[in-house]
Parts: sequence; C-alpha cells; structure tokens
Amino acid sequence: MILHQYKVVFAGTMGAGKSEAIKSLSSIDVVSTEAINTDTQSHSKMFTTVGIDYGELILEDGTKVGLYGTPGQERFDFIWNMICKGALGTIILIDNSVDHPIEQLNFYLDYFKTVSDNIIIGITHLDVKSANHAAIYRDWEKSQTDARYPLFFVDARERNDVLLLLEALIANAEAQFSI
Ligand SMILES: Nc1nc2c(ncn2[C@@H]2O[C@H](COP(=O)(O)OP(=O)(O)O)[C@@H](O)[C@H]2O)c(=O)[nH]1
Ligand SMILES: [Mg+2]
Repeated sequence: MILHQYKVVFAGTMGAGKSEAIKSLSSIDVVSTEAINTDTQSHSKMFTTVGIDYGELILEDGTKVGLYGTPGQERFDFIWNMICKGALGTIILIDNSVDHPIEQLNFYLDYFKTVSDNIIIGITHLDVKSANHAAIYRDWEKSQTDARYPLFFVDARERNDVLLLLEALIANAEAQFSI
C-alpha cells in the first residue's frame, strides 16, 4: 500500500473559524498556540491564535491529512508563506458577519494565490445576523476574471461542512495535478 500524506492549510480572517474547522476534522487533539489578542481593533475576540494550529485526519483510504491553521493577523504573513510550502492547497475562511467581508476575501485571495495553486473558499457565520447577504459572494464570483475559485457557505463547527471543503480541495488537486 502506498501511504500518502497530505498537508492542507486553513487561512483567513480572525474569528472566521480556522481553529474550529481543524477541531471539527481532527482525529487527534489539536495542538494550538493561543495568546491574548492585542489587536482588539480588528476583532473583539479576546484569545486568538498567534501561532499554528495542527490537527490530523485519516481518510478512508488511509491517507493522512495534516491540517495546519495559520495565524489570522496580517503581521504574521511571513508564517503564511512558510506553512504553505508543500501543501496540497489552502482553504480560505471568511467571516460573513464582519464589516467588509469581500475586501477581506480579496485580501486573503490575493496573498494566498501567490503561494498556493489550489484554493477553496469557505464563507462562515452566515447564521449570525449581519448586513451582508449571500448574494454579495455570487456577485463577487461573477466579477472574477481570472481563475475560478470554488466557494461554499459553511459553518466551521459542522464537521460535514468542513469535510465538504476538504473534499473539494482534494478533488481540485486531483484534477489539476493528477495525484
Ligand atoms: N455562529 C457561528 N459561529 C462560528 C461559525 N464558524 C465558527 N464559529 C465560531 O466562531 C468562533 C471563532 O472561531 P475560531 O475557530 O476560534 O476562529 P479563528 O480565529 O479563525 O481560528 C468560535 O467560537 C467558533 O465556534 C459559524 O459558521 N457560525
Ligand atoms: Mg484560531
């Protein structure tokens, strides 16, 4: 049996659900580094990840998937580049309930497309009351002129939602690189 091992990166806004998504999927206890958030202007969440989350998932065929969560704050973007090395792809999570989710989406996509060939987008917190409607993402998709990035509405607390993102990422990689 050929034992595969994949690495998948979770990126995106602070509070979007990266740590939660990894917890939802991981079959081992997630290793996380948490510290007090000093950037209360961008997000009121008191604790946030300033290091890397790590979890693992074993797929039905025995493939081991390493799940890596990136720190959300922009001043840690040097870590993003390092984490993406050798990864199968990146799942970008965006919190719909923030003030300008499309700006956030463009920001993360612009960065991660320079370090990752395979990107899937997950929009979270649709269940939270906010002025933003799902239609803004459909308009955004229509306005995309270059590559098309698959976009899903998910809840990071729901394992099946996060699995859908992972399956889309793996399917995309298979189509692109014939793995
Ligand atoms: N209501 C709601 N809460 C969510 C959703 N996704 C994640 N969360 C919660 O949002 C909070 C922030 O998630 P976390 O994983 O810590 O964000 P991170 O900064 O991206 O790692 C946690 O309490 C999650 O349980 C969602 O779709 N809806
Ligand atoms: Mg986190």
